[in-house]
Amino acid sequence: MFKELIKKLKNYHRVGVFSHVRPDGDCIGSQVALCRWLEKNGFEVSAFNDDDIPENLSWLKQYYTIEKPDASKVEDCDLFIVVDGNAPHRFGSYEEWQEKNRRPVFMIDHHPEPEDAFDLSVSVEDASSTCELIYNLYAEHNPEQIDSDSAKAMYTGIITDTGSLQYDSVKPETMEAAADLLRRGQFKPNEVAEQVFSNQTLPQLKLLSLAMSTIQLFENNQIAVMTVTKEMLDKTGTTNADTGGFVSYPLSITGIKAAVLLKDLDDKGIKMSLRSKSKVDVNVWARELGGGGHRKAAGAWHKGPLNRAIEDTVKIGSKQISELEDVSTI
Ligand SMILES: [Mn+2]
Repeated sequence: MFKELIKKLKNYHRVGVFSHVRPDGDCIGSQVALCRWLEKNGFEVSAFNDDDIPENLSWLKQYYTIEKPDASKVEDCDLFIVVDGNAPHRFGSYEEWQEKNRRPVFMIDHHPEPEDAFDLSVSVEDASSTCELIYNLYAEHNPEQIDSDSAKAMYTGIITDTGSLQYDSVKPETMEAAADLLRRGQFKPNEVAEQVFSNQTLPQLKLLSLAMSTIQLFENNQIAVMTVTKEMLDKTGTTNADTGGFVSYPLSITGIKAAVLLKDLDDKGIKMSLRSKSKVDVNVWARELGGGGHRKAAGAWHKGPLNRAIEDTVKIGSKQISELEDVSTI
């Protein structure tokens, strides 16, 4: 999987590794573990991200410093590697740096339909996470190089991208990778899980409570809708960044096939996150609304108002669910 990448890396010396904007556990975990691997193998490395690292992942920065891209450091690099995203715009200002002064770029990722914008791509759609791919890089090259810090970083991305090893993207190989990371890293699962998942602030929980009280069910309790408004953020002193993971709550209701979180936060319109835990393909819903994504997770914008956005989404969803019922494949 990484043979060609390892061979081609030998032509470079200073590597800039970018993770995607609005960072999550998988992109930060894979960035940290990859940077440590590169350094162990003689490269000079910088890790870049445009955005702040979320509070529950900030402990990973002690394993590798992640900085905002700065002209002198970026221009020093003779190679870029982007992780956990497959289109240049996912990496924020990376796109502008490339326009100004193009460098060769390698990509390592697991999202479908990669753009053809990279000099070398390790794109494995059925990998659970980019961290599972970085684990394979270590495993193929020299597994002895997995130390405790890189193991925890990779384990973080595997559990955050798989709902703690529950999704259908998890394969025996994913479990084997996680087990090997626990063994080599000499840590216990709770040491990572507590930092990543049990690290909520009280305002975040108050916002969640307000959002939970908005849940409505449609189409014989098969579609759940949850909303977050600007007033809720103001009331609880929270921001949009505090809504991460909210959509999984309506999705967890018995019998629900798809859930939608609608965020009405400014005059730009309504931002929608769609999730499915059945054969319902929310990518189809999102596309009808002008957005896109994957079968089980997609996003779209609606010009509003909120009631109209709910109405339109439920209409599209109901249509698909009844079509699936007709051929009883649901
Ligand atoms: Mn990922």
